[in-house]
Amino acid sequence: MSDTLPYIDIPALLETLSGASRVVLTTHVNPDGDALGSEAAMFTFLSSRGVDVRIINADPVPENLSLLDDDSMFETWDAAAHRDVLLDADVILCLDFNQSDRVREMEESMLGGRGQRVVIDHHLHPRPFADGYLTVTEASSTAEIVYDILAHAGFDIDRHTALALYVGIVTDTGSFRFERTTPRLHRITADLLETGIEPMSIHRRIYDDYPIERTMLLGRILAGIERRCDGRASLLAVTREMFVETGTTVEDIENIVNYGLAIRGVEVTALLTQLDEGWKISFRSRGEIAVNDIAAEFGGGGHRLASGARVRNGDLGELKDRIAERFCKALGESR
Ligand SMILES: [Mn+2]
Repeated sequence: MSDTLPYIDIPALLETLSGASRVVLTTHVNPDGDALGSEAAMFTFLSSRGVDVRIINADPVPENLSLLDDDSMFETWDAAAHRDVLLDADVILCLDFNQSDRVREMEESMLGGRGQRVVIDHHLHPRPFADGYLTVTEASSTAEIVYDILAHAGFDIDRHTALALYVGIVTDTGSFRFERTTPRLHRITADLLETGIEPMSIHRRIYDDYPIERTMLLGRILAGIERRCDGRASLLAVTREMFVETGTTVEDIENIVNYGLAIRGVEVTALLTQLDEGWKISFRSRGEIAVNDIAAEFGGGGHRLASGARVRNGDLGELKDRIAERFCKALGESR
């Protein structure tokens, strides 16, 4: 790491936690399987040590991840009920994000608390807002880091915790096919499976149990796919109108960006999603093009092969052209 943030290791994190009696766990908006699975596992671990632990998130648990919420452990931000909890926490653990604005309306209370803020995350380029950063950019997922924390602490991983970590790993690796799917990760997964969790039923609940509306939305998005840069790039877009007409929400676009890469010859893709405040852009690369660099030019960031950005309202066609232009340039340089 070339910057000067206060990076910490697992023993230092456990040391910090050992002195804490009230801990809050939080994660980014639109939480995914890794965000929620990491929280659920840390929740169980800290609870077992007698810590008063709460999970408070800006957004609720999406329906396809409700299998993580059997104990109703997740609370959705309500300023009146939660501000004091954040302000009084000894430690706030920031899981799976590294910029304070990723918790949106919770940001002020998270930053104003008297306790320590500690980031546990695997994304690149953390911003300064926390007192400690357990950042492992080589990790497949935050859940993989949480596994290491629990293993280091000698925690006996039960079936419930294993399920949470497994969901985090499966969702962040695209079911073991993305970069950072290592032999070590499969060994960790084997350890989780030893507890008796069932991959088939978990996968079915996360990926094969969508309401029909999502499939209708998928059809609309795929019908509008565009190939650019001599077929080496593709663009997908979903407008507010498409959400309204199919009765879907932004929650329903999870993973759809990957369809843009599942085309022969395509090396890089982007999915543009229209939100109230502008466009959310998700970038994916097959390997050669570093899309975190491209995302950075649009004010975002992320991983080399998966990144994102948000831009203020603008014309869709114009935005597509800007992205395609950038893609073609990168592809020209990679030849
Ligand atoms: Mn993650």
